[in-house]
Amino acid sequence: MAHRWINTLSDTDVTPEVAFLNRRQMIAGAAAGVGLSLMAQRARAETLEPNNWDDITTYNNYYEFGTDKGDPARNARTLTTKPWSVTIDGLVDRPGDYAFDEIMAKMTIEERLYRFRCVEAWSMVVPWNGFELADLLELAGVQSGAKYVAFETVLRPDEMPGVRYPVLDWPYVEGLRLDEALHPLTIMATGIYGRDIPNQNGAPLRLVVPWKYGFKSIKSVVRITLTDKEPPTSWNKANAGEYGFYSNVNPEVSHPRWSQATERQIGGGLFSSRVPTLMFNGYGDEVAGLYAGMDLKKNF
Ligand SMILES: Nc1nc2c(c(=O)[nH]1)N[C@H]1C(S)=C(S)[C@@H](COP(=O)(O)O)O[C@H]1N2
Ligand SMILES: [Mo]
Repeated sequence: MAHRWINTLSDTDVTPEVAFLNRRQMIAGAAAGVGLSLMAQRARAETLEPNNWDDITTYNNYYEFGTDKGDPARNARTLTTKPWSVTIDGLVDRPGDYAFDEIMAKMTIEERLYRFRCVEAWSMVVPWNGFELADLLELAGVQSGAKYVAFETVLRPDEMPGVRYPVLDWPYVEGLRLDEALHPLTIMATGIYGRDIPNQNGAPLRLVVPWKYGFKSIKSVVRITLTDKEPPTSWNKANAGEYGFYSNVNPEVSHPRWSQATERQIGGGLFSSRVPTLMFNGYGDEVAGLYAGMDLKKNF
């Protein structure tokens, strides 16, 4: 199945892999780098060497492995990702368990095509490998009554030390409206920087919705359910005042405890400066129409 969208970001826009791998140092460097010349910052960036893939994909969120940003990289290696299957159920013609290998055989995997901006306080351009969620949903056959798509992450207390703590109501769940889910920018990612996705980033497949904040991108998905009702989402359940269902990137709507008007770019020597965050993370031309007539201050 051919992809239905043409990227305007090229490989030169991609955050250097070394900066992606060393997010922690880059963020620390950004704080320390104020006052350093651009040249000095670049030199600093270039001396950050990728060491070992396992111990350097650091500084991210996967609460099932702990709430410290270094925990996923430390703990996620225990996650068994083979074999893997995704249950697709609810309002579909062909409900069932879809083996990961069977999905991969049927989908057109685009290598590094999806060079997406991602933002949540700091931002990067990450090249994902993956396929359109719409193509996977087509395998299962979406019925006419379906209006929403619910997603669920694997829950394995034996492999996930963080789920002993009730920081979220496990398993992690997320949801999209059906038209958002069918949009060609909504992908299931299986790789990053041209190789398999590491466990801490959501192996073996995770959602990526580039015009929404990072937490919508649910990791290690094992269930996809088509429903006629708005599904619950983990962060909304945890704090409805701070996290709504839509979670579209919107510089005009502040999080109750901080502004969301600017972001810090990782890599490229510019990492000490803050830049304005764009409406829908810059994907407005593609997705603004999905929200025509809606009050996005209410539907945040
Ligand atoms: N299952 C699960 N998915 C998750 C999370 C999580 O804790 N558990 N964290 C979310 C948050 S808060 C963010 S910012 C992104 C981070 O994705 P990254 O590690 O690829 O940057 O994953 C999201 N998906
Ligand atoms: Mo996040």
